[in-house]
Order: sequence, then C-alpha cells, then structure tokens
Amino acid sequence: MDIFQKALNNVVIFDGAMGTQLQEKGMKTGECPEYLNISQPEMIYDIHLSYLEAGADIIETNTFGANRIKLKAYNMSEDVSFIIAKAVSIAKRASNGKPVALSIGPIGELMKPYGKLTFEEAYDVFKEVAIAGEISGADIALIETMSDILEAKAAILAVKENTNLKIICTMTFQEDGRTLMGSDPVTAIISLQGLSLDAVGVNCSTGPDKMIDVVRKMSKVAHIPIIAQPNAGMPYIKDGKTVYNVSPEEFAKYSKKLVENGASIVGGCCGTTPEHIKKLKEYVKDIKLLRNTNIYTAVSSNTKTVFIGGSNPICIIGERINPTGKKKLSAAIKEGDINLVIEEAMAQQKAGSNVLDVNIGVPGINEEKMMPLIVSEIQNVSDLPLQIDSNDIKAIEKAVRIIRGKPIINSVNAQEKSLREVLPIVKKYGTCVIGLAMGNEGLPKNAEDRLENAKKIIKAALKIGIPKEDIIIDCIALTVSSEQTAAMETLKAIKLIKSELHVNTTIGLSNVSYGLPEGKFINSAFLAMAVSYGLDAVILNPNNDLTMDILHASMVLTAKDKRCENYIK
Ligand code: HCS
Repeated sequence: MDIFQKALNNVVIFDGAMGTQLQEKGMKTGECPEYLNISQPEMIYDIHLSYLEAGADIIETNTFGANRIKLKAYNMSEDVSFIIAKAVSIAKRASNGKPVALSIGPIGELMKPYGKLTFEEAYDVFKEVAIAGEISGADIALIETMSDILEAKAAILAVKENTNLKIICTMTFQEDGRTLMGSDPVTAIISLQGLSLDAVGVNCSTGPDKMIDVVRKMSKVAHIPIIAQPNAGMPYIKDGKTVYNVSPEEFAKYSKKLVENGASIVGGCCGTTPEHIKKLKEYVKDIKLLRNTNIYTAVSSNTKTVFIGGSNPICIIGERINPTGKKKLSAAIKEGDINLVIEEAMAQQKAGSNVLDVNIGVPGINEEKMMPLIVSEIQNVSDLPLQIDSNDIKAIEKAVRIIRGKPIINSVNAQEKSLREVLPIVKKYGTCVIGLAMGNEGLPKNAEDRLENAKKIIKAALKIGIPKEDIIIDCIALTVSSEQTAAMETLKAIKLIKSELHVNTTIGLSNVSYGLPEGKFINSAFLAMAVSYGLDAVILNPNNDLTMDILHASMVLTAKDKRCENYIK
C-alpha cells in the first residue's frame, strides 16, 4: 500500500539518522558523506539494513548534501547524478521493495535577501537532484531540514515540474519555535501544503520534547499527513565528540506524544540509531491517529498567517499599491523606481492592513518582469501576506511563484477565459483567489446575478481540486451615484452567497462612493452595513481614519473583535 494512504489511518515508521551513523562508523571530519556511497557502499547498505530490521517502513538515501553547490567543497559538483545513482541503488538493494526516499537537504547557501541565491538558481540545483533521483529509481523526494520556506518551495516545484516523485517536505525549527528565517509552524504549513505535497512536517530541530508543540500547532492546520523526525536531543561536545543524549526509550516516549499530537509519519534525525527506531515502533504502533477536520481560509507571508472569515476580524486588504489615477506612482513604476511602492506598503501596514494588494498595471511596462521584482522588494520590508492584482496572467504566475508564503490572486471572474487561465495557477501554487462575481454579461444587475456567477466560479474551481475555502467571492460594489439600489444589491449578495455557497466574501469598497463628494462617509456607512451582512474581507484605503474607525467599531458590534482589543488599541 502507498505509505501516504497508510498514513491516513496508521503510523508510518521512517528510518533514523544517516550522518551521525556515518560518523559513528568512522567517517572522518571533513570527509564528504555522499562520497561514501562510492567508496564504502557496504557501510551505507548496512545502515539501511539495520533501520529496516529495526522496523522502518521507509528508508532515505545518503544524499542529504548531494547537490552541485554543496559538492563544490569537494570538487565534485559534476558528480551529482553519479553519486545519487549510487546512493539510490544501495538503498534499493537494501529496501527489499520498501519505498526509498531521496534525501534532499538545503543547498547550503542562503537565498535572497538573506544571501545571494536567486529562486531560479535554487530551482535549477534541485531540478538536477530530483531528475537524478527519479532516473535512479527513488520513490519519494524527501526535502528536509529546510529553514527557508522559499527554498523549500523552489525544491518542491523543481521536483513537481520535472519528475513524478511523491513529495515530503520537512522544516527545521529553532529553540524559539521558528525556522532560522522566521517562519512559525502554522505559517510553514499554510505556505507549503497547497503546493500539492504528500506529507509535510518537521525534522532535526532541537529534540523530540520541543517538537511536540510544533507538531501540535501544525496539526491544527495541516490537511495532509504530518511527518516528525526529531534529533535525539540537542547535540553537545564531549571529549571532542558530538553527543546526543536522548535514549531510545525516552525518544520513543516522546515519539508517542508526537503521534498523539498529530504526526502520522515518525522517524529520527541526527543522533538517532536503529535502537531508537526499534523502540519508537514499539511505542507508536497502536496509537489512534488524529484527523484534522478544521476548515479555514488563510494566507501567509514568511512569518505571519492571516485567517479570514468565521469569527476572525475582517481582513483588511490595503488597496494603495495601484497606479490607477495616481500620476506620481504611475511614473515611478514606469521608470522602475520602487521607492513609492515601498512607502505605500509600509504606510498601509502601519495603518492596520492585514494584506497588501499589489497592482502595478501601468501601460507599456513589462509587468511579467517587474511584478516579481516588486513583490520581492515589498517582502523585504513588510511581513504582510500579498495579493497579486493583475490582468497579465504571466505576471501573476511569475509573482506567486517566488512569493514567500501563500498569497491571494486578484482575481478570476466567471468568464470562460478567466476561469481557464487563472484557476490552474491558483491550484498549482496553492493560493487563495478572489472570485469576482461577474461574467459574460458585464456588471451584475442584482444579487441573484452575483450568486450565479459565484456558483460558476466555485464549480470550476472545485472541478480542478481547489478547496472551496481558498475562494473569496468579491460581491462587487457598484457606484450608488449611477444606480441608487446598487449598494443594497451588493449587501444582499453578501448574505446570499455566504448562506447558499458557504464561502468568504469581500468587496472593493471605494467604488460605491465614486462620483459623490465626501466619499469617506458613504464608504464608511456602506462598510458598516456590509460587515453586518457578513462581510469577511474588504479592499480599501487603510489610510482613511474615518473608514478604519468605523470598521473597528463594526467589528466590535458584530463580535469580530475579541474583547474589543483592536478597537481599544
Ligand atoms: N537525513 C539526514 C538529515 C540531516 S539534518 C541525516 O543525516 O540523517
């Protein structure tokens, strides 16, 4: 049986450490661990065999550092495929039909802006590894010990776009409960699981005790099996040797807790031995697995997750990064000067936005090239999740591809062309999407029109496997100055769409007051009404104090501001 199927109901046992086992067996300091696949294949084979004898359902290859950048230190950059072929063949010979996971560790250099490595460079490094692994006969790509969710994303996409391997991804967390680049466990899951992973989780880190909390947090949001592979404690130096001091028995007790808290695939990382895996198996074999049934809508940046809908506060999406009607911003974007964009991003974050909409639609610019650059620059200064707002489908894809976190795509509508172009990108990158409730007939006339269009969007999205909770329907606020009943139709649509289709809703607020003096009064009153009709998110100018004050008051009145905390602030 496929181990991922098995992991839905039964605990799957992974093997334990490779690197520290090699040290144990005499690998010298400074020696290339992956070269041992060539120089001492029997040693690697014996390690695999001992883990299988201890009860592992799956073993991983000795290829953690087998990428061209890490192998450069040993003058072996050109030998990636050869080393991987050797490693996989040793593991397969030992595995006796059990699945073999290709270990894919971090590249060993930091990605921008923490280092110099670009997304595409990282992608190419992982692509070479993944292709070699598949050709050699690996069953699964195990992307492990990741500290940067963007490096993990580059690896996942490299595997997914170039092979048919199943994919597991594990992040590693520090004492403070975050990865080195600052992602917390929930944000890591939100950011990665939508990329069609088969399992996601945590490895290495600080020891099995501290991992329990990480797994508990992950299990509240993960919709795929969670894997946990802790170290045998924190390493320390004794008599010049690195030592891990969690005994097999103690390790197994913690592993049981890992399973009780949501992990369904467990194994070991640095410092663990076949003894640890044997004990672990004894302790976890009969535990009933937890199933996460929480349904929620969430978006993320590198360090933050924002939940949308339900009893969460209204999600405030700042609309200011948009050149429409802004001469200075248009000119700046056209000249490639992004200072104004950065200023807008920071001002909107300060004013209380939860998400930033990014629209750089200036005629004549190469949006496909500029959008990813601007998005990266914004992520360097702001930790808010982003919403990519463009008519250029290539620009959308280029941007969501390199974003750290789970963005929103703004937008898809009910027209065939839009559904056909946008939804596959939403699915592939696991983003949220704003579904504009309009279709072939142009602007909707009434609430029922909006409902029909929303239905079309949801149907098309579900058909290709996009979860309903990733769709946020924009109920389309139209100008009351041209059609006075328009506002009430939008409000009715919010209620109708929420009650009939059970999806989250949003509006682009400022349209409603277009053409009227003192638009802020109309906007604010309309927003208060929309909140009472069940609105979940709003796209607005957060720099308008009146609108923001009314929004916060509305959240108090609709019980969306727990203990009135935001209002009092
Ligand atoms: N699978 C690797 C992980 C190192 S963090 C090893 O050596 O066990």
